[in-house]
Amino acid sequence: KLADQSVEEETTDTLDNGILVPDSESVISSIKYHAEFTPLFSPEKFELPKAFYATAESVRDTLITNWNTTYSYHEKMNVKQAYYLSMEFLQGRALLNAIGNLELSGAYAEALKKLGHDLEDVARQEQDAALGNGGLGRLASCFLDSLATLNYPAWGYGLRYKYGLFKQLITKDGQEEVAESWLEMGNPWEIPRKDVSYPIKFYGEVVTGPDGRKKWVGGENISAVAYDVPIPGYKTKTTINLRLWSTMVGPEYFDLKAFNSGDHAKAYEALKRAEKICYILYPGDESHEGKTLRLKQQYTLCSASLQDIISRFERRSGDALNWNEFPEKVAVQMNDTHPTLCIPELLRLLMDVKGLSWKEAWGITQRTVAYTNHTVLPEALEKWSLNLLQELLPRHIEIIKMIDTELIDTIIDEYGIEDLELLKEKLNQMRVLENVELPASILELLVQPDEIPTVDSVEEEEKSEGVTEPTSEDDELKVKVAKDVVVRKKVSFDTDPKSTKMVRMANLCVVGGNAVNGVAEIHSEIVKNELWPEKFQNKTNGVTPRRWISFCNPELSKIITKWTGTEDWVLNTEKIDELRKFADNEELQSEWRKAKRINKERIVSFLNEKTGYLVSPDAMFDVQVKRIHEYKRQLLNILGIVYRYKKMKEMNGDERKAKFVPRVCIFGGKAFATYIQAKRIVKFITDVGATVNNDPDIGDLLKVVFVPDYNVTVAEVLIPGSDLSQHISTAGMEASGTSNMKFAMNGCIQIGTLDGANVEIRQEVGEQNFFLFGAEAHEISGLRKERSEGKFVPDPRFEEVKKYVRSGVFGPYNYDELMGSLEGNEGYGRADYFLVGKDFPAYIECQEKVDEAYRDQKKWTKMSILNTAGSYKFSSDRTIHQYASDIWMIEPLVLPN
Ligand code: GPQ
Repeated sequence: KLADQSVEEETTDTLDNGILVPDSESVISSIKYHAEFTPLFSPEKFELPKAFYATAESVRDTLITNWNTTYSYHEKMNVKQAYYLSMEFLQGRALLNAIGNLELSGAYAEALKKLGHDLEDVARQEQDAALGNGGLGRLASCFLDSLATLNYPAWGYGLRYKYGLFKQLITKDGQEEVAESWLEMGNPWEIPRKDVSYPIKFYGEVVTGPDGRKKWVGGENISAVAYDVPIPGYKTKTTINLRLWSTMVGPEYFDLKAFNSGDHAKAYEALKRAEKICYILYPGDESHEGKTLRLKQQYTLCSASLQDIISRFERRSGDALNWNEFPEKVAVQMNDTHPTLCIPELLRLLMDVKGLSWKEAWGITQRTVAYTNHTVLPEALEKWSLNLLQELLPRHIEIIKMIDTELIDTIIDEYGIEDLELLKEKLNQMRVLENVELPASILELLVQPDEIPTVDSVEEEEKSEGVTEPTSEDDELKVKVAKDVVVRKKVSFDTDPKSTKMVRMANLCVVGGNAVNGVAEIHSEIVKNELWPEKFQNKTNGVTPRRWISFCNPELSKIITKWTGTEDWVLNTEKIDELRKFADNEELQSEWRKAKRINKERIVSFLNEKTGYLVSPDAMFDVQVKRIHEYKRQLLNILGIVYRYKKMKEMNGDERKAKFVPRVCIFGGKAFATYIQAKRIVKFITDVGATVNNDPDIGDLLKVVFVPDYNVTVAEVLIPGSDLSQHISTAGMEASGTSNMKFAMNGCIQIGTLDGANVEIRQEVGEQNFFLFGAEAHEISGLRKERSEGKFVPDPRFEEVKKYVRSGVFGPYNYDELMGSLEGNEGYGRADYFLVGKDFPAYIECQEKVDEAYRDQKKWTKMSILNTAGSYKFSSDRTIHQYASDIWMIEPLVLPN
């Protein structure tokens, strides 16, 4: 008999907010229905992978119902909506999050039990959706959760990469990358919308139509097709949308003739070229091909999303269509500079397709888009070569030049032409185009009337140069040429014909957007720009307390609920602050330690399964998990460990035990595939682990474990069970950090520098509950200068540790280059640019304080409680409210019951 697919009919419970909650019986029939009709598996068995897909599909039914209701209500109310455009969304697993937000965890756990399965085991079948690299992508995902939870009319737009972030294997050579084909089994969370697709063009040329409008014609034409991922809010029916674009061409592009004549590769060429755009997240972009592909990806995201947004605006406006109202209905947030092409693309669509004037279109664009900056690392600030853009997007480059000209005008207005040196400096800093001569119209402006040549002065000059034959008959032209020479001499803008002309995306965002924000207070201060002080804002990052406390740490959640007296803290995180009152309470302390212990035991079995190492839960768990990058200074951490190990080896067993607290040092994180130095660091860490972990002198006093393939799911295991976490970037370099927030929420104490959000975390949790060390941001440039002048005197302990590494204790790998990079030897690059040597002594001394504090478990537990209590500010709900009211100007819209 066909299982009953109607969930709602058997509903037995209704929550306050009008949400219908199915009981376990109706959940069972829904799961059975999907198990029977899922096309993925053979019918006879109900084993784990199938149980997962059937369960997910059953949850999806509810999500679709809520998605549809939300969508039609937004459509009907026609309120202003925010669109978060991001090349990355790091969603992680969805099942437990969805049923948690829908308050269906109980019903699903019970139903699966009756069907012979455990919900946790079923959930573990799911692959992470890893359409992101790290913090930036995960932030986008936390924002979606908050937007839905807070009932904001908002969508995310991204790309549906076929292969997300690579899977990291750790071999004897270090990191190895393998493609992760997460869509292989089908993705139960997506709804393909074959009826929502938009044309995307590359290359081609710009012509002027009979109506005077510019037209972009010819070129390579593909389609972007929508795949929708429903994003449920917590305890609300609001289910917003993450629309991901996939690229393709129609069947007419399959070259049947070529195929039949045996040229199979040619037959597929156009198909592959289109599909390739969405193959992988962040293609290596050192080659021209790689760059072109990345740019195609960015343009696809911008163009498809804007066409979609515009068509929604037109539909919702109906007969009352008024383009000036576009910014009253639409806010577009660009997540870093990756979607900067939104600016010229919106202009193009408004001018060339909708027929608006430049002035109207520019005004609308500037009122619509806003930009978030996530880094000040110069190498991460995106620039595209003008030639590449010119070739791929010829119309956009025309528009970008118009923007640049307009910007130059603004800069001249602001700084005047009296002080040409100052003007030059400002133009060089702020212009969108780099290494591009000023437009002639502007150059003329820079010449004083008495400097303008006349026919006479030109002829005089010609004579003095011995020119007898007049160069031109045309006086006017002669003067023009001469004037140009004068101006160019005067304002020589040092364009270097050998270096490439570039388009600076951040500068484009700053001119084109109505707001620019950094992601933590210290970072936003660094980002500020004097031309438009009113545009610059701070929006300190946040993380969703649903995924990052409630669902990943049920043990701690129970305690928070008990001691704050309510479950409200999941939505109103400031309630967590109540814990502060009880920080010394012995009963709370003992419950707190028990919860941590359970979470640590989870880590123990997890590490054992993933690495074969068996560590003791009695040790302090000291964790650094994040992308591997020199500025994040995993190298400082591991050198600190090496130093500790060396000291241990110099002592006898009793001394060792008396001096050191047992530690398990856990690392995790991926290195970008072509980032050689980062890969060396991975290799180094695993080598140290192999030596230390097998040293019988050391035993449980020190273990060093590199967890392979760090991702959202791994973070959900590691964060709740950590005692200490490390956020030790060179000050001024980490824009914010977000795992620091997650660790604090989970009662983990931090060792860190005054960088990014660390500064605010320390403020909130209290200075005495944070292990601070290291140089501060304002000192860094001076310290680098000192280094480069050879004035830096390294601490002997730093010299000692490098020497020890070089002595070969950790195996045959040649560490010369790694250690050399800390010394600035010729050929090893940047003379300890990240100041590992400078901060090393302060770091190891601070680590001694950590040991001391950990010995006093009562004190440590109090610090831990105060970290959780003080972390409430770092909920992404707070961040999203701030974006909504300061940048997007949108209001929550609660669905009627
Ligand atoms: N971040 Cl520019 C990324 O994860 N990827 C990027 O390409 C850039 C920044 C991070 C940044 O390093 C962290 O400090 C932030 O916390 C995070 O973005 C979110 O703002």
